Amino acid sequence: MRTLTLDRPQAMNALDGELKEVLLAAVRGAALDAHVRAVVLTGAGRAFCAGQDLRERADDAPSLAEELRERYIPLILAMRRLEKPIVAAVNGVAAGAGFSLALACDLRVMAEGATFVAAFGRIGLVPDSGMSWFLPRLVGPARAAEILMLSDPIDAARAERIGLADRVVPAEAVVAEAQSLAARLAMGAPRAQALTRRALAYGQEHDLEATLEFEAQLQDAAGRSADHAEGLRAFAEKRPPRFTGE
Ligand code: T3D
Repeated sequence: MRTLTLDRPQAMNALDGELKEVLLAAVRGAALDAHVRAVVLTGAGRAFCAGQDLRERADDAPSLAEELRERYIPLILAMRRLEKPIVAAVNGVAAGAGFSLALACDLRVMAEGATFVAAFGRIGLVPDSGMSWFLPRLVGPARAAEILMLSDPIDAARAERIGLADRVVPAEAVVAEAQSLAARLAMGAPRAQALTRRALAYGQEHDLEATLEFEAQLQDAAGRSADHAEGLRAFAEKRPPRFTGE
């Protein structure tokens, strides 16, 4: 398991060009490292991530569309295409694209005092970095509209109630809790975990019939893996399985 920490605490881990590059490289690094079976994403200091660094905009900055295409879209796609589970340890406020980053993870462990803030509308922008795809799928279209159009902070208790947080724990325990969840995920059969992620993504975009067929194809692949054979042996021998990813 690998923990990635957004590390600009002096700016509430706001995403400047360098941090976006470092994060993308770290996600790609985790993808390539066979020893990494799960990832935790968290922030240093009191924030998870305040979104785009609003002080970075220079007069010669590219258009916002270019910035999204060049930096944010590759980052969100790399996270979603990573064939390993990602757990967000939301240690503090997650605003704007920082909120999107948390939603791009599979699971969110949230500190009691942390908040989600859509933020985009407050500065006259629209949701980006996948927010308008992730949010309605998690909380439903009406709640998503309210969250995005009002930008009221969502505290941890409400986040848990509406399905944005999977666990809420005291601030001092948030990273450890996310790491222990990631460690449990890392013990699963890596190929099956990757295919499960793929199946969930596919199911969000296709009808039942297509999804049933896609599941059959994935199950065919999983059924031929050494890990499936190991799972059957472990079941018969009444012991925990030892999955290798083969
Ligand atoms: O390229 C593009 O622009 C397109 C992509 C857009 C994606 C986006 O993410 S757009 C949304 C950008 N983010 C925001 O609009 C959030 C702005 N920040 C806030 O709303 C609040 O700061 C927070 C809700 C995050 C936290 O509030 P609070 O009261 O806990 O802290 P604060 O006092 O507002 O902020 C503390 C410091 O962090 C402060 O600096 P100072 O005065 O102590 O020197 C503040 O300016 C700084 N800070 C907070 N957010 C950002 C930031 N600095 C730069 N960029 C930020 N996003």
